[in-house]
Amino acid sequence: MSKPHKPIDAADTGARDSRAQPLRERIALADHKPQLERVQRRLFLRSSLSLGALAMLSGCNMQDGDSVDKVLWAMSRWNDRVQGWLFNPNRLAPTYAASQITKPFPFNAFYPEYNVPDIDGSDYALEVSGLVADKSDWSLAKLRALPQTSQITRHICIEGWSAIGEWRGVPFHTFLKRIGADTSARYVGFKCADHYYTSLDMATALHPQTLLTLDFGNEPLPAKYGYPLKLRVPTKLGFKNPKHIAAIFVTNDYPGGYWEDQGYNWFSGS
Ligand SMILES: Nc1nc2c(c(=O)[nH]1)N[C@H]1C(S)=C(S)[C@@H](COP(=O)(O)O)O[C@H]1N2
Ligand SMILES: [Mo]
Repeated sequence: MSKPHKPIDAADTGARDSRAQPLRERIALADHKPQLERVQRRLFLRSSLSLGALAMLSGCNMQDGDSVDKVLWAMSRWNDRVQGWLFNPNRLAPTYAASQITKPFPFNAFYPEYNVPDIDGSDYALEVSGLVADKSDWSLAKLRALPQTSQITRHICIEGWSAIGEWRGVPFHTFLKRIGADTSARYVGFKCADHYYTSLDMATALHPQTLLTLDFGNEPLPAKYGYPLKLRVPTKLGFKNPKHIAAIFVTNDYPGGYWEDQGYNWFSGS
């Protein structure tokens, strides 16, 4: 049901291609309106800023394609900052009743379901590196020996679908404290067995609902939902929820991400 993401954002926001080939003719703002509205909807998520306010804020006439591109990129960067300011580490994502769980739960990845990695849990070892005191590996048994909690939350994919699921695992702040992470560092990065990667700001990593997930419902994570380990981040869009995690690192160097590096807004959450 879910098709793989298309890197439409790069085109929408004027990254790369449209910069390489700047529009020759002057284009009326009206021509960009649907594009602006799409981007505005996506970038501003729950905040409300009208197209007019946007034009005023940009301090730019927005008459030609080139300046529209610039504004869209400035907006994206601005949006990251504003969301950073607005972000309240104590704000909780809504939780749901067991009766509201979506069945069947959708699968999504940058490849079709038959390519889901087949991982042997018996010799699995999670790697930990970067700004942490203890860099030893973690087996699944060792992870299961940490305190576990479960939550029923809504996963929201940027492609326009959402689904409610139940995940159980170790609160990520508990794990970060256990490994002696430098929680004053800026980012936590994730490398996955399928070569996916993403990263979070430290405030989100420490958020009480950010969960290092081992179980989906009452069973270990099925392969397609991220076996043996995924990070569930209910305050972020789906693509910031890495599945099949192989390595976790703490860093001050911006690690980017698979979709983020193709133009998706890095913060992508509340
Ligand atoms: N390792 C890995 N993690 C990933 C992805 C992926 O392709 N590989 N896709 C992301 C995206 S875009 C979504 S919407 C969710 C889908 O998770 P689900 O299959 O549990 O619905 O996983 C995210 N995490
Ligand atoms: Mo997604």
